[in-house]
Amino acid sequence: MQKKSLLCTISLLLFNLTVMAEDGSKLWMRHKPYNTAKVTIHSKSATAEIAKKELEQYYDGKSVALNIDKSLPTNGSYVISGTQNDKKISAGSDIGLLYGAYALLRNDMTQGVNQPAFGLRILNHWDNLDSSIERGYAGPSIFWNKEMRLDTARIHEYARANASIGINGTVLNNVNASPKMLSRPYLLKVKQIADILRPYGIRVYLSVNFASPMRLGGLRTADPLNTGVRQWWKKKAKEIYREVPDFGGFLVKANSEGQPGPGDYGRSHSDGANMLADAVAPFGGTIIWRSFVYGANHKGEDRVKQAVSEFESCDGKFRKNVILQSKNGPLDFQPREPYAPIFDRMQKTPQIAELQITQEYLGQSNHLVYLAPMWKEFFSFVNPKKLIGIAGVANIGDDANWCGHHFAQANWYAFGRLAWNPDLSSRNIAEEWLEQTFVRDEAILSMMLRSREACVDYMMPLGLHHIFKFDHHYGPEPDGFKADYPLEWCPVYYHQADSAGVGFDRSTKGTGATAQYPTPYCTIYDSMTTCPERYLLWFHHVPWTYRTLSGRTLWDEMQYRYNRGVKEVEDFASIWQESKKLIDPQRWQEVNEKLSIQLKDAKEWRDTCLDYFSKFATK
Ligand code: GCW
Repeated sequence: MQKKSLLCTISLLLFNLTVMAEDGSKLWMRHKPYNTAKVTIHSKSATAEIAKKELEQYYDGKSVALNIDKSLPTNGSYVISGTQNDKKISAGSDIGLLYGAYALLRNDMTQGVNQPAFGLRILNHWDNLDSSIERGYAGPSIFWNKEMRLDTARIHEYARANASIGINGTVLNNVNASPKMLSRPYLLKVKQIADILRPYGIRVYLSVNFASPMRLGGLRTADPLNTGVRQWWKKKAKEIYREVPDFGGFLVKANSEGQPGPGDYGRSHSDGANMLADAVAPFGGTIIWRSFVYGANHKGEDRVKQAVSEFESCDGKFRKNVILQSKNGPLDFQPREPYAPIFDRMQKTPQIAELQITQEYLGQSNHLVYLAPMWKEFFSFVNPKKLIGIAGVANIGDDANWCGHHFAQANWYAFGRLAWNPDLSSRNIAEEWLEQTFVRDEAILSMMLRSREACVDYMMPLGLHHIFKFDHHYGPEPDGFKADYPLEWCPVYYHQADSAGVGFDRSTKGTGATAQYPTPYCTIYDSMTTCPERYLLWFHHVPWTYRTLSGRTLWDEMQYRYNRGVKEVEDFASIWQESKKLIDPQRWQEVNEKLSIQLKDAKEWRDTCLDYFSKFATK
């Protein structure tokens, strides 16, 4: 009897612990169930049903009326009105009602019509079919594994989280695409996923391998002007649309980093893109073609110039349903880059900006770096009105907490919020996110807001870039050089340190990359004295004794900034210590462990880089 009651107590204790365990799996969808609201709705769609269910369960009020209002746009816009106990959500479409429901649940009381700035708000998953994820740091893929098993409950949660922030598209596989993606068994999986995502307003896209007609279809060529090849893609498109009628289209990485493409047959990017565009056009599909190319046709040219060099001649030659997708900076997702000039140079081609949510070059899932300030910086140069969409390389994996670091969830969240409204401030988004996940606290908020600049300080002060270790891009390797590697992968190529100075001369006296920018930037960036210090070593080879704005020499300023970065992380660690009482033990502990890794890494960056550069600077 006694034994039995002890057992009972233990299991009760265990049960409580499990219930209380905070593993981050709920993301920002941690609403308390109220079950008080009576929700009325006159639409019977699956989407409207979800909106109704969410509000019935989680809205803290008496009644909500969901109304279709034909005078409102059908792009997801909505209006919230009424009082706490008697709310009304109006929208031009069912998805607008769902977005309105989620806004209400996060207590977003923006007045008037709330509408998305970009039509396309897409996640790009670099997920491979074997379940690994290129640059993924949060466990295996939630979509793909060798057993072809799909955790449908998790996909529902994924859909729900994305819909709550307005994401309306997702590319399910890596841009380094396996031809197998388009084979029958995988297309049936795509259908299964698309069926789950559809009611949440999310369309599915696939990355395709340009050589699929050969590698999957057994043809002898993938030449985009070959009739057999064109037929193959048309048939394939038809097959896909039979399974997924609202399929979004294809994302293509062609003639880049070893991927096949039209260039293999002497054809242009527009020849390649247009051939695919013709295949999906009858079904309303889109081709998203990436401009991330280097080394193929412009070998030897400064890598940051190559996208413009290669694509400018295609402007105006693409079909209407082709979109060009370019990374925010001209190199490769460094913690800070000037914006990519291709956004100004293509006048006739619709464009999407590709942002990287996964922190390939920003400490991966070990460093707390809140990315909204970086993306806002991009929008301060590239007018959102010039873009038709935003793509984010996802940081999502099968880890319990989805993103590997609890605070990395904030980057997924911020991406969605900025894709909806790039005018929101980094602060407001962080506040919103903290309120829904941890606690609204000024110190934690300030840690988030300072974290990106801290990362820049300890990894790449003053525009010094690509000092990362080969292949995995985690940690510093300033002496990195491999004779059998393309020069554009070697850190020594980027910092160009010698006894005269440090930095990459991209002025008109150097590679001339500054000339790709419109006025006033071409002039401002071209001169060492007018170039903003944040980009100084990006655009210039600067003498060690050069006086920076602080009055310090370049070498002293570099030391100052590396140290400042480390000090910031020390401060984050102490803020977190002081926040212990505000946070549940599991998440507190997990973040705490990550912060100590971040501190160790920040010191390693500082010490390795200063040690290396001192050899030149003190000569
Ligand atoms: O950032 C680089 C990455 C590659 C990636 C490539 C790209 C998917 O290191 O892993 O490949 O860019 O964007 O295509």
